[in-house]
Amino acid sequence: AATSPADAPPFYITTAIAYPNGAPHIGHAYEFISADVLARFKALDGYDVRFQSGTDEHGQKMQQTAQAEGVSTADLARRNSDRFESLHAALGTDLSRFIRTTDTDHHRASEEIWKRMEAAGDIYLDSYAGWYDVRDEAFFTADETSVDADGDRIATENGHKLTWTEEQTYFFRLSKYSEPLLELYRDNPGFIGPDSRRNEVTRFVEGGLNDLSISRTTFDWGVKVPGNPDHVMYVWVDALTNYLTGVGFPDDPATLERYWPADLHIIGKDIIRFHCVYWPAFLMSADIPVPKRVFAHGFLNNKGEKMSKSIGNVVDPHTLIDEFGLDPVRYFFLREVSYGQDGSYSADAIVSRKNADLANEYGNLAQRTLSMVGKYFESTIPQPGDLTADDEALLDAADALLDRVRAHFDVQAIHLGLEALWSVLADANRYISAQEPWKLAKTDLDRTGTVLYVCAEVVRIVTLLTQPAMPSSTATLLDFLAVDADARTFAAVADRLTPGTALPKPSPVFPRHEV
Ligand code: ME8
Repeated sequence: AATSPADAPPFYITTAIAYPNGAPHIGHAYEFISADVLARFKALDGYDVRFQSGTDEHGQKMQQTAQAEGVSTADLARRNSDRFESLHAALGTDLSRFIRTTDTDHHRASEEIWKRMEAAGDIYLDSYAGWYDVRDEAFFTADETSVDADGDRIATENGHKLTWTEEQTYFFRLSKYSEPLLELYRDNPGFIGPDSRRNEVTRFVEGGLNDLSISRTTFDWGVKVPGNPDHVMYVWVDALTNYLTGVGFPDDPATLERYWPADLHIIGKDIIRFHCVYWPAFLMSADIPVPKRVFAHGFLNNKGEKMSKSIGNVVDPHTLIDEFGLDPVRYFFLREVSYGQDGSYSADAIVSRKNADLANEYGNLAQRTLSMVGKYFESTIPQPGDLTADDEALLDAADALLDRVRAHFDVQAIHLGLEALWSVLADANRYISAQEPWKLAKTDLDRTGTVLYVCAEVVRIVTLLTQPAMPSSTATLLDFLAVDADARTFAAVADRLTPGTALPKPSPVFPRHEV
């Protein structure tokens, strides 16, 4: 993150922690990139950002996968967790902590939240008989299930095969929290984003909540229940608690006080219920403040088809990065998919964005401006003269961008933020075509200087605001504009380029994609 002075307001953002039962796929990469752009935006906008991701290593699915592969569960978890950590490095994600739920401090935090829920009278022992979905580590009541063509019992909402489970387990009094949850959604309309998801969750809670089975005895790969080591905690109890572990719960109250409640949990649409129903209920029970907002992104499909190992269309994110470059891949997903909705990707779509948006719209404007400054002004920022109405209109549009883009990012409309930036790049390209500085240079060098100054200013402002999406290309472009390292935060958007500043020799930052 950018430098974080102690007086900067804190901003704590998290991704879901992934199951390391296999290698990370594009859906995971998408979640990491999108959370990273939001984290970087806040850091550049003056916040002390704490950004966490990690792996969710417990649960029956992990144990079953390890058995099937003939390795120990701990080895499976470590091997795949490392792959998630390397993916973060490859994506350039700027994490404060990569948490693993097998970390010692995480066990401590999970035991503590359990004890607090127990002390509140919200945990009791009873016997559970019902349907369990090992793939999603979720319980279903009979009326949430159906029978498929093969005669197997499946969860109606996701089609996963279910296992009949009968054991003595601890229960959490979720039923007690229906009213408090509905009140939370009513009083804090921003608690769930996008808006459409709030109605879905509200309807679910209004339908009534059953108490939740929160321990298992049929396997032992998990956090042991305090006082009863025959039970391990239901994986979601410990998984959700990772968000607290990472900010010092319970042993570092100063850090906890600074960063909790979390400002934003970024998750996928399939785990909304866990984050918007179970998690706030656990926290209310433990008397810990609830997060400020949970935002659910959509699912990514490969050319419109669900990614699955059996279809054979699971793409390794590293392959995409090698083929198209990191910044184009980041830009593509952020711009192409309406954040909060499902999206699709294909090599053709990536190439098309890379060439149209990056090489043509952005790269050409930057390269033409910089090379004419080189050619006609000995590589120094020209002195602008009097501004025409066209010059002012374009500069005004660029100056208005920070507020516009921030308003979109405040509600995680990342794609709209980028769209706003690109609309000003389009304005600037129309402007440079209309002004024709390459012709003006033959007759009126002063006016040429003004036009190029205006273009360079637009490139500077758009580039400052594009840093969260494409950290590395924008850093190079800001170097070519000789923008000081300490003039790259959003506070510097209101500055202006200084005439007479010498510029280094530029090279194209956004080359076309050559097949
Ligand atoms: O759910 N497109 O782990 P997970 C977009 N351990 N996002 C996708 C996706 C796709 N095709 N597939 C998965 C878990 N995701 C739990 C989370 S949090 C306390 C515990 C998203 O590895 C998914 O929605 O199955 C989730 O946000 C994240 O990837 C991890 O999924």
